[in-house]
Amino acid sequence: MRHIFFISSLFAVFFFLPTESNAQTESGVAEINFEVSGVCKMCKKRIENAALTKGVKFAQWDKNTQMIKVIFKPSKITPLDIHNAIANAGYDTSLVEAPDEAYKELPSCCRYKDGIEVH
Ligand SMILES: [Cu+2]
Repeated sequence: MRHIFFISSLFAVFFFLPTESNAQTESGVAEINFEVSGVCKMCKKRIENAALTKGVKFAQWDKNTQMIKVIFKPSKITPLDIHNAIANAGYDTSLVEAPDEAYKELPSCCRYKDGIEVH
């Protein structure tokens, strides 16, 4: 009985990990959450499409929290590759800044570095 309580408290810890964490979800698959700057629905599409590269199973970005959730296969792709893919689409991540050329490709309503607010 005592060890059942111990195991269930381990699960509780697992479920309440902070958002910026690397949690192993199912075998061979991992989840990461990190910040990506963007302002609108079009940004969301571009950010998620950029994140959905080979080895990525799921990507969902929230414009209000500026956070993306990515589920990927660590055997196929690294978190840094995912950050780079998003940055190359013109969006700063918590690890990688978007190259100027990529940022300039964004429509003017999506230029989040120019003081445009989320809409
Ligand atoms: Cu946009």
